[in-house]
Amino acid sequence: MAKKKIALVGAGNIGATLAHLILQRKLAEVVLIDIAEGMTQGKALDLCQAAAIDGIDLNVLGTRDFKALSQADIVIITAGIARKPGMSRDDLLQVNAQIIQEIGQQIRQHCPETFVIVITNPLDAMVWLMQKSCGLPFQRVVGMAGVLDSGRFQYFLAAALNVSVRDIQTFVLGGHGDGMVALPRYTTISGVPLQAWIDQGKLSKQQLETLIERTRNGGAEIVNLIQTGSAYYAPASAALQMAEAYLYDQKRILPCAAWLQGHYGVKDIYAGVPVVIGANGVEKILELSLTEIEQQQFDTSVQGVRNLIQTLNTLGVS
Ligand code: TXD
Repeated sequence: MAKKKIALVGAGNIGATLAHLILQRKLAEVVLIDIAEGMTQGKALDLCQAAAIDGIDLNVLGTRDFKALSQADIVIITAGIARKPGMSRDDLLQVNAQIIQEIGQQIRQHCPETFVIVITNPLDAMVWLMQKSCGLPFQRVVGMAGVLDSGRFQYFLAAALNVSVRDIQTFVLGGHGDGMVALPRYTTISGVPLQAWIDQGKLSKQQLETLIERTRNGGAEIVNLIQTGSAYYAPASAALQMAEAYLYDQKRILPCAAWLQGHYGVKDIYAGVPVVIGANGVEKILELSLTEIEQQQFDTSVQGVRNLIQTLNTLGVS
C-alpha cells in the first residue's frame, strides 16, 4: 500500500510534536513546512534519525518550499504566533489571519484535493478564513479545538472522580474561547450519566462548575505556567485523532470546528460541534438537543466568533 503523506505547515511546538506522533503511530510520511528553514530542516533530520532508531521506514522532509504540499493526504496548519502571558487567543487575529491567507493560497495551488485541519488561533475564525482562502469544500476544512477542550474536561473530571480517563465521554462545543460550552448533561462515566454521580454525592455542583471553569481557562493556565508559549502536547494528540479518523475512514464522532448551515440554529460560520470524520472529511454533523440555557451559551460562544470575523471584514481580510 502506498505510504500516506501528511504536510505540517508550522514546525513549532505543536507541529514538531505532531510530526513525532505521526511517525510513532506509523501513520504517514511527513513534510514539515516553515519559514524558519534551518530549524525545520534540523527537526526533520532529527525526526528521521528517531525513526531509524525506532525501526520506522517513514521519511520526514523539512522545507520552506510550499511545492512540497503536492499530493498531501492531509495538511495540518499550526503556522502563526502563539499566545504569551496576558494575551487572549483573539489577540493573535490580525497576524495569524495574514499567514492563514497565504497558506490557503498555497493549498489551493498545490493540493486542492487534500483534507485541511486548522489549529492556529483564534481557531474558529482561522478555519473560516482558511476555507475562504483555499476554496476547498467545507467538509474538507475543519478546525481542531473541541477534542482538546473535551480532553481537558475529561482529565479534570477523571481526577475528581478517581476513575479512568478512558471511561469518560464528554463534549465541549462552541467557539474555542472563554465562552466554550461544556455539556455535563451529555457527559457519561462508563455509560452512566454524570448526573447520577452527582445525585450520589460523588461530585458537588460547585466542584463541577470549578472543573468547567478550569477547562475554559485550560489554555491560559498552561500559557501562564510555560510563559514562553502555549500548550502543545495535548493539541498535537487531539489533531492526531482527527487525522487518523480521516486516513482510516473511522467514522469517529469528534467535537470539531465545522461549517454550520442551520445546525444548532446557526448559519454560515465555523464553530465546535460533534461531527463524524471519515474518508470524506466532515461527513455528518450531529445535532444534540440543547436546553434553553445550553443554547444561549452556544449562541454567545458563536457570537464571539462572529465578532472576530466582523473584525477581519473591517480589516479588509476575507
Ligand atoms: O486548540 C487549539 N486550536 C489551540 C491552537 C491549542 C494550542 C495552540 N493553538 C495555536 O496553535 C497557537 O495559538 C498558535 O496560533 C498555533 C501554533 O502553536 P505553537 O505552539 O506550535 O506555536 P510555535 O511553536 O510558535 O510554532 C508556530 C510556527 C513557528 O515555527 C513559525 O516559524 C511558523 O509557525 N510560522 C510559519 N510557518 C509557515 N508559514 C508562515 N507564514 C509562518 N509564520 C510562522
